[in-house]
Parts: sequence; C-alpha cells; structure tokens
Amino acid sequence: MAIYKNKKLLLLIVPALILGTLTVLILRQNSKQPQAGITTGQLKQKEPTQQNQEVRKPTEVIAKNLNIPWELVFLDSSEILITERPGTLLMLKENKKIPVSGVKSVGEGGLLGMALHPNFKNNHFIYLYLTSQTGNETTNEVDRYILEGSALKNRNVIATGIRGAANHDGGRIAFGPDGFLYITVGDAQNENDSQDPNSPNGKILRIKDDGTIPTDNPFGNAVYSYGHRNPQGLAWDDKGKLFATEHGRSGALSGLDELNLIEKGKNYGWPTIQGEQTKEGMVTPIINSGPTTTWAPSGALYYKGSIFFTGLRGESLYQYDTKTKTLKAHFTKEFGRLRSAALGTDDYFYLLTNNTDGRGNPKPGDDKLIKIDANTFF
Ligand SMILES: [Ca+2]
Repeated sequence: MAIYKNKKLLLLIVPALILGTLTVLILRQNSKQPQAGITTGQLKQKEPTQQNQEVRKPTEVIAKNLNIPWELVFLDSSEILITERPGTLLMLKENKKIPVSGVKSVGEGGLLGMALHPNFKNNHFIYLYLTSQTGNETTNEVDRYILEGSALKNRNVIATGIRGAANHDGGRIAFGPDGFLYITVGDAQNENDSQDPNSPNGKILRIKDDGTIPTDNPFGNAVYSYGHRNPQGLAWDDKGKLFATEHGRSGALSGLDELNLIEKGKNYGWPTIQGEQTKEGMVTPIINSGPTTTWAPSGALYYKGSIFFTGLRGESLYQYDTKTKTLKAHFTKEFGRLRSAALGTDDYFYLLTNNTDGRGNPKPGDDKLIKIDANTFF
C-alpha cells in the first residue's frame, strides 16, 4: 500500500535528515571560530558613509549669559522664548527682554513655567507661572497674556490662591493632549497640604485654557493628582500617558527623587510614603533615585519611547526607556545643573543650564542654551 511504503521510506529519511542537519551545524560552529588575532566583531562590514550627508555636531551652545533661565518654548521655527527667574521673558533671536510685572524672585521662586496655547497661531495666548507677593504672603499664580509682537497684553490671572515659599514652588505648566493646562505645584514647605485635596499645594492641577475647572476633574476643583512634594516636570508619551518628575526629601537626608506615571485622582504618597514604600490607596513611583543618589529632577520630555528629564543636583540628562525600564545618565557634570529640556521640530533637544542662581558653579558663559542631536541618544 502506498501509505505503508511511505512510512518505510520515512523511517529511512528522517534519521538521515537528522544526521545531515547535525553535520551541517557542527561544521558551521567550527567555521564561527575566529581567526587568530581577529575578533568576530571586527569582521563586520561597516555601513558605507553617505556622501553629502550633513555632519551633525553632537552638542552646540546656542545662547550664553542667560539670567537664571527656567523654561523655553518655540515661538516658530526660528524664535525661542525663555523665561528668566528674576522676571524677564527673553525673545532670543530678536534679543529682546520683555519685563513681566509682579514677579517676586525669591529662592526657587520667580518667573518659572511657560506654555503656548495649542491654538497660539490664531489666539496668541501665552501662559506664565510666576511667584508673586499677595499682602504679606508669597504666592504663586498662572497668568494668561496675549503676545503681540514683543509685548505682553491683556494680563488675565487664571490660577491663583497657591501658596508660595522660598522653596518647593513647583512651576511647570503644559497643555495635555486633552487640551487642558496642567500645572505642577510644590508643597511650599508645608507637607500637610499635599494630602489635602482642597489645597492646591503639593498637587498637579488641571484647568481649562481660561482657568475654569474641567467637569471631569476628580475633586470638583483644579486638583488632578495629589500627595506630591515638589513636582517640576511633565511629559506625555505617544499614547497620552502622563509622566511627572518630583523632588524627594531634602536636607541632611537627600535622594528618593521620583518619576511617576500620573493618573487622575490618584495619591502619590507624600509625606506618608517615600521611595519604594507602598501603601494602599497610594502610588509608588515607577522609578526613584534611591536613598543615596539625588537627581533633583526638573523638566521632562518624551522622545522615541524614552522619558528624558534634567537633573539639577544630578547634573545630568536622564533617559528612562519605557520599554526596557532602564535608566541612563548623559552629560554628567559636563554642563552643570540642568533645568529644562525641550524637543525642537528639528529633532534636536534644547537644554537650559541652571548654574547662576547661587547653587551651582558657573562656568564662563553660563547660563547656557545647548542644542543636542536627539539621535545621539539611540
Ligand atoms: Ca511619591
């Protein structure tokens, strides 16, 4: 019968195939042995270099002698706006310094965050986070202006009642993919406020572009997440997930700085839990710096699967790969303290140093704006 015959044939063919495969494998294995003095790595052919390809310099200082810069945004493809903590808004290419009135420059406070409205091209709305003086109190607020040429017009206070202090003023503002404005607010040195959902301090706030409260905010006020100490960086990934950097404990015991995945209404633990500690109803950070390392993390951005964030005390640009869940530090101690990072439309990162506020060791030309080819990180 045909089937019987085939079975017999198979009994002969299968062992022969196995023997043959084994022989080939053994021969291949032997041929993989490197020749004397040459490693297999060196045998690899290099990709031919393309002619006429632009040679990209890894880093380039594009502005010097900035006065304690904090945040930068791209007005268009050629103009960059930079906030300077003492109270000026710098238009870099125009070389114009626009004074911002009502700024109280104290400690970590002053003129801090800045954001352009998603529809800036049509409405010219620009938002500034600044420390001010209200009666006897140091306060923080978010103001909306119309930027006309190099003039700030129609000042409109859209977030107020935020306590300020010499330290822990938060200060980052950014529009999310939902079109709402997110605001990082520090505990202003009163840690009990962080666990109080009725206080704006120690929070990430979320408001509409005119300062009113989105109907689906979790507590009926501006609070989006709570239990924060001093968050200073915001970045959304390509799926709309929000990441935030946060300064951990300071003083004699430093460290335990955090990178958090922020979700609406959640409690991020300060001052009840720190580092890897867990508690029901509280969120432990994705990563923390550990008890003996301090990042003092500030500005953040998302690029090609990684969250990049700057370190002040850590004097580095950190890269957290969301897929491999590993952290790398770049440029450690090369530029000093780093405050903010922004991604240009040209696939370059733009970094602001923070060496002139009395806490750093300024080098000639500080503070600086540094441009870096983003492809060098991969
Ligand atoms: Ca925390």
